[in-house]
Amino acid sequence: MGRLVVVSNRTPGKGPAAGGLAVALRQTLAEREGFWFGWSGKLVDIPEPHAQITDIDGLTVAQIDLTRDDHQAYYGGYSNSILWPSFHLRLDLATIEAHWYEGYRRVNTQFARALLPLLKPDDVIWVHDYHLIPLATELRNLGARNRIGFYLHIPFPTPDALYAIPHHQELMRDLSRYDLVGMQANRDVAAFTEFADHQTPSSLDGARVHSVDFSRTEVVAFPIGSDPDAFARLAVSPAATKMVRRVERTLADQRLILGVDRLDYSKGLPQRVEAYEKLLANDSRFRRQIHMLQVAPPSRDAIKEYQETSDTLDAVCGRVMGRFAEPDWQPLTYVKRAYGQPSLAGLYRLASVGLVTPLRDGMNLVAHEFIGAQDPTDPGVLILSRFAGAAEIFPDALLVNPFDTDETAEALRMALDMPLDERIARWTTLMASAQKHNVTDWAKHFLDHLAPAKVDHSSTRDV
Ligand code: ADQ
Repeated sequence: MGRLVVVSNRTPGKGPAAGGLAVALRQTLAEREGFWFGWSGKLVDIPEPHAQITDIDGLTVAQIDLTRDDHQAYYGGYSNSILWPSFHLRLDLATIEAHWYEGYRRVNTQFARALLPLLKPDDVIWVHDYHLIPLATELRNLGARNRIGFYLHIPFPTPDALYAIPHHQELMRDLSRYDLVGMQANRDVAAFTEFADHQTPSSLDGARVHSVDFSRTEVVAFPIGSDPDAFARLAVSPAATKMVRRVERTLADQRLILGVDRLDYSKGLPQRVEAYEKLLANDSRFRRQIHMLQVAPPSRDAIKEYQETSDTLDAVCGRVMGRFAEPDWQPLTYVKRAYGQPSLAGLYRLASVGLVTPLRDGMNLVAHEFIGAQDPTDPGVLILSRFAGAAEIFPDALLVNPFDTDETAEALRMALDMPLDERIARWTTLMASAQKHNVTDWAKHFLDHLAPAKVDHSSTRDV
């Protein structure tokens, strides 16, 4: 078996791995003597063409630096102001600047040039996420003949949204240069298939652009997961218990409704608080009996649309406080900072309701982690958006349309009133699914599929 080379925008840093993804891939990299390639996080005037290789806590990491302008065009520009909103069907929030695409391309070329000299012929390369869609093309143009797989962590857009993306045709051609493209959910594979089967070749300057040939690329749903058993252990660890005690003191006997997200417009945070407001307005018996805690550290805050989401959320939270707070009761707490996994696990376990209501999400790992952390004898209830990839594997959650705040308010009421036997029955099925879709098996399934011996592309097409 060849080495594994993982490529992502950033490589993991020092200290304990923050997410299940990093933990799972580290394990696999250790077994296969591979390395992780990505941006160092440093912005320089003139980057070195060669990657710097270092050992970070036993993990071999190869990193390159970028110029400020390239990074802005590639990361803040094309990746996060065009691809992220469009793939999440928020065309209204996309900003298009034509020159960003060149920066995006340049960085992908720079990644390929620095990576190529480090490759052995039988290395298997696993590229992660929308920042690096062109990487296979760039590597192949330089002569790489390795097996190359790509995993998209975010949803795949519907054809209309895809057509609105500048250079979408090139992006799709780039995807066709991978041996395997993994997506989160069946709905993503279906959207891809719809595009692939009904492409309308665009014409540019009178020159007809031909349809993309996907006959050598397999596109398969591999829903990512977490490590729910690790979350179960973490939820009763001393570090988690410390956090739980602190929060319990302030909660007194109120029941906790919990949201945990990056502050991102895709997560539906203002709508979620509005639903909570409707619950308090509609059903006065809950006042003084419940408390909502929303943890949402800012992310990508250099981008205007993220600042605006933050302002909107501030306003909605302020309105709910003004409307319902009393001198001795506050309906909600909104914390704009990140917490470590032990603290999160403790909070998940303490919560009576986990409110996971993104407007659109690739998977949503908070849903998996919440399930993992519950007390099996007295589990909380998961309210989950239909538009998270997680909805496909967790049909026993209370599924809601997050745009419909009346429906979410009603789901909150149902969750708070749900009898113990129903909570246990639902949670038991959810936990079985979270365990089945654990992150270690996810990585294994993807890599087994990408393995050279297994796949014969000469005549098959999986989409
Ligand atoms: P994200 O959009 O970041 O990831 P999500 O999957 O919910 O979304 O969270 C990733 C991780 O961040 C989780 O492990 C969670 O614990 C952590 N996290 C979130 N909020 C936090 C907070 N307030 N404090 C500390 N940690 C926090 C993208 C896609 C998702 C997909 C993942 C993985 O957008 O759809 O599930 O990649 O593929």
